[in-house]
Amino acid sequence: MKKVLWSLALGSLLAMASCKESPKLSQSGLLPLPQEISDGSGTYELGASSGIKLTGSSERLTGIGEFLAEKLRPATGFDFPVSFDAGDIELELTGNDDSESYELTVTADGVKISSTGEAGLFYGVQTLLQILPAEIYQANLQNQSWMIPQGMIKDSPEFEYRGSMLDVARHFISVADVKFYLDQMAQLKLNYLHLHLTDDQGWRIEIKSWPKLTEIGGSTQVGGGKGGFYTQEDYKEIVAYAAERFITIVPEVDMPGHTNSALASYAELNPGVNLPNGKLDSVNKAPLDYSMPTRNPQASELYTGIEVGWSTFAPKLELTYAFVDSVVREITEITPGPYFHIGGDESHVTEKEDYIYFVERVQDIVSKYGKTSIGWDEVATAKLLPGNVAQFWAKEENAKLAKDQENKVLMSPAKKIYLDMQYDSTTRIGLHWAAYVELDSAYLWEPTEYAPGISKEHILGIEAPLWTETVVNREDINYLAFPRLAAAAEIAWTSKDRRNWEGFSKRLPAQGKRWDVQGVGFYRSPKVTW
Ligand code: TNX
Repeated sequence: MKKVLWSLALGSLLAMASCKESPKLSQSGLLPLPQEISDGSGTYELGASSGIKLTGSSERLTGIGEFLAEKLRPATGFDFPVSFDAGDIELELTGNDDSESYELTVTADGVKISSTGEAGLFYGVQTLLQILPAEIYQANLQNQSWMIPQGMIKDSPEFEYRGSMLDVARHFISVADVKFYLDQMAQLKLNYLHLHLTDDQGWRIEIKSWPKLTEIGGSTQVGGGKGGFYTQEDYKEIVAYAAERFITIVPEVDMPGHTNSALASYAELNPGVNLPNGKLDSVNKAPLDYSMPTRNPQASELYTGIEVGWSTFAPKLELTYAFVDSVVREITEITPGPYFHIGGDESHVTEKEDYIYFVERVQDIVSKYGKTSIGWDEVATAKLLPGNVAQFWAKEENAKLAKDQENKVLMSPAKKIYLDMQYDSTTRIGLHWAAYVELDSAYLWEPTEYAPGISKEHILGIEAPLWTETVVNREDINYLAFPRLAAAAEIAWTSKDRRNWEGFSKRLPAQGKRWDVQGVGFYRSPKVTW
């Protein structure tokens, strides 16, 4: 009798304990925070008989189902068949638009994600993975149960452009490392990856009609390492991998400044007044008469330092535009997304009027190939074509120039969102010319109030750039990008009234666990109780 009583007591104690620990949807550490979460009571458990049921029809529906199944199989060891017949996880497509909104419901009978668009369905899938135990991200079998809290989530993004940038020019980043980064971006519901493909130190994309760009211009990097480049096949592989994750690649060829790698590859692109170290001769620079018959251009030397603002294409030279045309043509041919980034920053040795002439001609070339130009904020000093975008990084007056021309602004204020800024003075890598950017600082800013006169309707979205002067490998990328990329993602996705530091910092430890499981060595900011 005593024994029975004891086991009853123990049983109810255990029940209480497990009840207390029964996870709540609102406490799953969702990042970015959804627009609406309502908790239910109880959980739903995935099991060996779980499957994915597709409802609706579209080209990519099966692909999204398979994507989810592939994420669920390794850690659970369950089969997760994907079919149009049955399954306790239903992916329901109710339309065929490009909506990124979704609804996710978990009941005692299973899970249902529904959206009018494929992208929305995909983001619902990402949310489902986040409300499962973090071990779901393990690549091998985990011996545990797979409980999901009951309740409902309604979600949609604040900004249509939610991006990050990798500078693959200062240090080359391998295809595998770019893919790893894309996986992390997708989990945070980011949808644009901007690749900074060229700079003084390296040319990283094969251009078949100008092969020396990569043969010579791709052969080194900051610090003098061996560099590298993407063949067009590699680039297509990145584009396709990104597209499977609803991420659009934005290629950048930075010009007319930041062009030494091209100038080192082809002598004829040089104005003919340069010094052997690649710097412009300040005596000869003044009249810049590139058409002079005596023009005798020399290829500049490869450059492995980190100074900026000293190189330039020759804007008065017709060959420059034939060159740009080929480059834009070859890259846009393998870029399905709508944007081509023309750089345009820090052209300190280009005459102002030449700079404007250059930007306007290059915009026309990009437009001829059916793409919309994005440029760093300086491009707004030129006349922008309708629909083109200025990426604000430093100068508020440039953002205003863009707005006054009715062009949209992409927000990347260096003081807040540059992932290469050190967290503090002890951070082992990174720069600090803009600021030290601790995690709270990276989170606590409001894009619609940051630059005077630039409000919601002028903003295309948010982008977090990672410049790589001090970044050599995946470990370095992870250390600088995380957790700050999560802050950027939340600012881009979650509406202003839902965002606060308190909530963000409390949700981060759950995300930290997900990163740990995936081998993302993130920075354990002292501002968070991990
Ligand atoms: C400024 S931001 C640059 C880059 C550097 C970066 C380092 C911008 C458009 N230009 O060339 O890599 O600072 O933080």
